Amino acid sequence: MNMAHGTSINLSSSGPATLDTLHFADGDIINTSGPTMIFYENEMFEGAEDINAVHVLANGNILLSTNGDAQFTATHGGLVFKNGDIVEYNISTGIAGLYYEEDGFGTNLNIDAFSLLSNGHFVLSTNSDEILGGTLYKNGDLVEYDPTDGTASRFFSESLFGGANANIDAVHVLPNGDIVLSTEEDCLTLGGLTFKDGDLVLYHPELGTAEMFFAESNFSVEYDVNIDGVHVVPLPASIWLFSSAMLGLVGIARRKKA
Ligand SMILES: [Ca+2]
Ligand SMILES: [Ca+2]
Ligand SMILES: [Ca+2]
Ligand SMILES: [Ca+2]
Repeated sequence: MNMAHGTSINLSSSGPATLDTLHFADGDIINTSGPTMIFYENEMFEGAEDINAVHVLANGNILLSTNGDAQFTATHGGLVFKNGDIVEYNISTGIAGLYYEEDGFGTNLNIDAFSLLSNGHFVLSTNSDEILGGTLYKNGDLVEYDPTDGTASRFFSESLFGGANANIDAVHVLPNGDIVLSTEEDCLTLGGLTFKDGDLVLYHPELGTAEMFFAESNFSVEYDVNIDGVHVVPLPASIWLFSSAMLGLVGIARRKKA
C-alpha cells in the first residue's frame, strides 16, 4: 500500500503523524512497510526530541541527527550529543555512539538532512546557511562532504527550486544518483513537479525532472505532516525472489486449508 517504487522507506516527521494504524511522534523513526516503528523516542532519549536526519547502514545500525542537543538514556549508553553531530545507534548492542562530531565541520550547525554515499562521503543539508570547507551553502543546497579531509562541494543547488526560498529537510541519494528529498515548505516546484512538505520527491539530476516518490496523502488527514528525515531501503533482487516464493507458499497453504 505504502510502497514507493517497489521499496520501503524509513522516515521521521516534524510532528505527530499517523500512517495506516501506526501513530508516531517527531522523535520516532518508522518504516513504511507494515508500517513498523524502528526507533522509539520514548525508549531511547532522556527527553522529548525531534529526529531531523536519518540513514540506516547495511548492518541495520541507525545514523541520526536531532533538531536540538540531546541525550540517550543510560540503558542506551547515556551519550550526550549536539544537533550537528551524527550519531550511530547500534541495533545489536542497543548502545549509541558518535559517528561524526559537529566539531569536525569547524562551525556550529544543525544537520537537518543526511545521506551516506558508497564512497563514505556525506550528502547533507543544514538548517541555516553555513560555511563548509570554506564555501557558503544555503539551507536549500545539498553539500557533498568528505569526512576524511573536510572538503565540501555543491551536490544540489537551492536555485533548482525556481528562485524560491527552500529548506531541504530530508534527503536520500539512491545508488543510481537520483535524489529523494523533502522540503520544509509547501507549494515548491522542482523539475516541473509541485509538492508539499510531507511529500517525498524523486529528482533525476541528469534529466532535471522530478516525480512523486511518496505522497503526504498516504498519512491520515488528522495531522498536517512534514517529513523531516528519510532513508530509502535498498531491496536486492534476491528479496523479490524470496517474497515471490513466500507468496507461492502462502498460496499453497491456503489451498490446503480450503
Ligand atoms: Ca522528526
Ligand atoms: Ca540535527
Ligand atoms: Ca536544510
Ligand atoms: Ca519536509
